[in-house]
Amino acid sequence: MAQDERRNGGRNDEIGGQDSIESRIWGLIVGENTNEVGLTMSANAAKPRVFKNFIAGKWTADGTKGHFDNISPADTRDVVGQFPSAGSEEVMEAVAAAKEEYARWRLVPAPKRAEIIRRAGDIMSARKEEIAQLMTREMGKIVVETRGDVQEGIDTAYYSAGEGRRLFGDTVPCELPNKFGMSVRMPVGVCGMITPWNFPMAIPTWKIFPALVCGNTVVFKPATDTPATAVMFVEVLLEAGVPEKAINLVCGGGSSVGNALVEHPDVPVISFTGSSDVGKRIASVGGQQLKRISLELGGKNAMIVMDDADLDLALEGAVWGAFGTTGQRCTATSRLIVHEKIADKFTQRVIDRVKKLRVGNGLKDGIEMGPCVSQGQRESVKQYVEIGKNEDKATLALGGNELTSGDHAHGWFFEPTIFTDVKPNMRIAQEEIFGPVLSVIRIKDFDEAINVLNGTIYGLSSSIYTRDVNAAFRAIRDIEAGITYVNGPTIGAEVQLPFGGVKATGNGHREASHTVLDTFTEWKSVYVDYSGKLQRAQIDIE
Ligand code: UN1
Repeated sequence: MAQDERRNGGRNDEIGGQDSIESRIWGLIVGENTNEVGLTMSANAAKPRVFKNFIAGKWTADGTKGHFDNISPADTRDVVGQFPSAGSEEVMEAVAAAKEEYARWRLVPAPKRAEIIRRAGDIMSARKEEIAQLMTREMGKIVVETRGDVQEGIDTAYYSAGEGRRLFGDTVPCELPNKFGMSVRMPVGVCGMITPWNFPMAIPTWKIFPALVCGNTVVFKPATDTPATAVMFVEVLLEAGVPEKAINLVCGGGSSVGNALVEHPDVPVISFTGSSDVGKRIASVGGQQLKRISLELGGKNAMIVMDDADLDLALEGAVWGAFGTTGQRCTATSRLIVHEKIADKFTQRVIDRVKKLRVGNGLKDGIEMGPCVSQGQRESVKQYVEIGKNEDKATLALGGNELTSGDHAHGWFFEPTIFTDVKPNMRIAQEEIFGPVLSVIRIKDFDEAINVLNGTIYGLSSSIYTRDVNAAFRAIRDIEAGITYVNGPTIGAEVQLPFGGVKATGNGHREASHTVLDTFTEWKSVYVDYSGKLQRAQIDIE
């Protein structure tokens, strides 16, 4: 099984980790140079910093599969660091350690476990800027957004910590006298977390914080494009007091580390965020062992703009939803479904606004959109643009090219791109592109808008702009998606509500909110009979 933990294409070879002191020093360097670090370091590019994995309580620079360089997508001369690449041997070691620690950690009272997670949130707050700068450097999104990514992790820490004093079960009356009934949540064991590069802090925290609060232990395999942020996260956890063997960081490729985790009999839970194709393979391999597999997969999210909408608001929403994070969110607004009465004028306003977006190195002030995460990702975007250009009657209204000169000469930049006259069944309107490409589709009324929105295999996020409250509620009822926004773009989920989707976006699990607890706990029903005699349920009922 060849796994790619990312959503589409791109570099996916090896990963690594780093020593805490080293990182702290490096953190200071990053802090001092703020907006320049990526560029400055690129010029030197002398000897890349060595990062490490964290396995069975030890930082280790060796990888049984060798090493690889993590390179900034905004400036390929900037080597973020060298990372060891692990294989199945390291996974075996990590799982054994996590299993051993599980026997202890599951017995620590949940409020105590939660205190540690709360402290992790405090430490992340203190290191927010340092982490954000590093994240921008290693995966490209602008620093305003990487701050948001860290903030989402902090929010998740505090939300999960609160669960340590809840983890609600039920108490219910029993049908027999002197008998007590209740349900309690039990931890499951070692959880394998396979995470993507587009939210290198937020998504690992969605999985790891609640898993730990529930009493599980973790083997964490981050995306090969964002191992440095993962190292920082593990440092935070250790500093907060998570036991050393409860968190293992095993960086490496999907086909080695990911496969070994999914196949390991001592890992009963796999939580994966990435492409639908990989998700299906994980579900089928893990399913053979009846594992719990939580999948958060692709999307082809749409925003509907009705003719009665506040068009100024819809304009801002469309631009942010489509081109924020360079369109590399699973929630990105990839289709703009516009009422024909306002379509020409509104679409032109979107094009005029997007034309002005400043594309560049996300560490620099004033930049609004960063590069694609990797050469492979940019290549995939380019191919979709070619597909769009060849599709019958779609019009390339803006962009469509790689940016390769001046400030863009050394990164994987791509122009913000808009196709108009797109028909709902075209490939660019059906397949997840995961890049800065927006397809505009015209519709004649509300019903057609909903049909078009629902007409893909995916069902993650969705949005409608309208001033008609009836239309808004009908949309909430009829849209097939895990998330629906009214008068907001398709991106911007908050951690206290469930995150996930229907149809090919997942397999029914949800992250965030209290709903994530269903992934990381098993229900146990408990009956206490204090009658002092045998009472037979359903029989001794007189
Ligand atoms: C993702 O794109 O994989 O709702 C996660 C949002 C973010 C999370 C996105 N809070 O856009």
